[in-house]
Amino acid sequence: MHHHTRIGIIGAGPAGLTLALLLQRSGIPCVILENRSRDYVENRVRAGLLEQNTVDLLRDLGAADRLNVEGLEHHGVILSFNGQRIRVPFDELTGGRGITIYGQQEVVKDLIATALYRGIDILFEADATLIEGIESEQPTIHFTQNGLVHTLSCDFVAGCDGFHGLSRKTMPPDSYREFRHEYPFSWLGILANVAPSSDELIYAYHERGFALHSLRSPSVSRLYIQVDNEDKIEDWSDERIWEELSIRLGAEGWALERGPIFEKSITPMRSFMIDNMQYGRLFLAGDAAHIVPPTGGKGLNLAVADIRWLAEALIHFFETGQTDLLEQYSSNCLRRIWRAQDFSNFMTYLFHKQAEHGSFENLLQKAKFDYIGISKAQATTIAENYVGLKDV
Ligand code: FAS
Ligand code: PHB
Repeated sequence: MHHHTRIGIIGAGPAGLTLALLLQRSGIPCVILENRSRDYVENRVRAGLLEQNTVDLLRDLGAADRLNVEGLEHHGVILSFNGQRIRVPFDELTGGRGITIYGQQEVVKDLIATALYRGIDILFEADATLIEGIESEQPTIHFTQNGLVHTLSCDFVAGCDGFHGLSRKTMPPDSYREFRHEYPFSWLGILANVAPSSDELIYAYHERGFALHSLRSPSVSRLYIQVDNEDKIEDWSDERIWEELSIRLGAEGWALERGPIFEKSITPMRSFMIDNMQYGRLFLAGDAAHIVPPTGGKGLNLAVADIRWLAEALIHFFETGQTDLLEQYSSNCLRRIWRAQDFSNFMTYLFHKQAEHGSFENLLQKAKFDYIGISKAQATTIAENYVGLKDV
């Protein structure tokens, strides 16, 4: 069966859904193809940190009613080094910008509900298998759904299909350079039914390895520990996880509350990006074009930042016929992506164990940490990157 629309969007993640809402608000028809079920994407546990820009955009889109009630606004973050803690305040260092903790799956639920309510076509369990004609003015996406083969012709294709998606693979290999950096460790993340032991996030370096205390709600905690790349979930019992978290996050006069773990996953740490995010009528956004280690809490926020540029460029094209903003799309996105790569890399190397305790490299980590506590300039650098720069 053949379908037609203006913008064919592959992927109902934060990137695809936000783009659809921005386009629909400007009267530009689009269709989202999502190869998973609605239930699957709405329950896929991932990120949880929303930058100020992301929260502002969700509010501007009218998709933040639940976020405004259930989101946990933070005005500071705690950094720890072998039990010594520094708090980095956001208000005085960033002019009142902050972060909000709100699970990515909740963002996706809110975006899907808003999109469907506004009549946006989201085809679930629709698997894009081929994108043709990206050098023409009428590219076509081939997809399967319910065992049937379909085509979707459109004016533009938005590749919002994540790191393993089809879109980047559709770009001619010589149309971009790839940058890859694999970190020699992974994160084991848990969700537990226990009240958070801290009102703010705690990023901790410890000689046994990194740990992060995050939150999800007054009764659910989100926590992570650094594990080896070869580790498997079955290597980590609940008891062992809680023991390591308690040691690594430990500080004088503070104790980590424990509770039943109901979600466990291991995520490899890597940086990936390409230096061109478009080819003809195909535009990539989000994880389809870049991956950052989650230490900076940037993945989801970068996806939304790309979309702000892409939506502006597409709306400008349909309103004026001019292609200038479309031509500038990649360079506009890459400024923020490189900034996020650098900050995520800085936070990753500062807080993860990579060198022997007491070695030159390890003492350099300690010196970097100590500097944050004595320099307003360095604390401001961390604060403004962490809450997200308003403009890059
Ligand atoms: P997404 O991957 O979210 O969405 C792409 C969508 O496209 C998916 O729904 C997929 O099913 C669909 N798709 C793929 N191929 C398709 C095809 N052929 N046809 C149709 N649909 C197709 N970021 C953080 O900031 N903090 C974190 O703690 C964090 N943890 C993470 C943990 C894991 C396990 C992973 C994988 C990522 C994590 N991230 C984290 C990064 C994550 O949040 C991403 O940055 C974010 O999901 C990016 O959003 P999208 O670009 O929309 O891609
Ligand atoms: C999360 O709450 O999932 C989270 C928070 C901060 C990060 C990464 C993940 O840097």
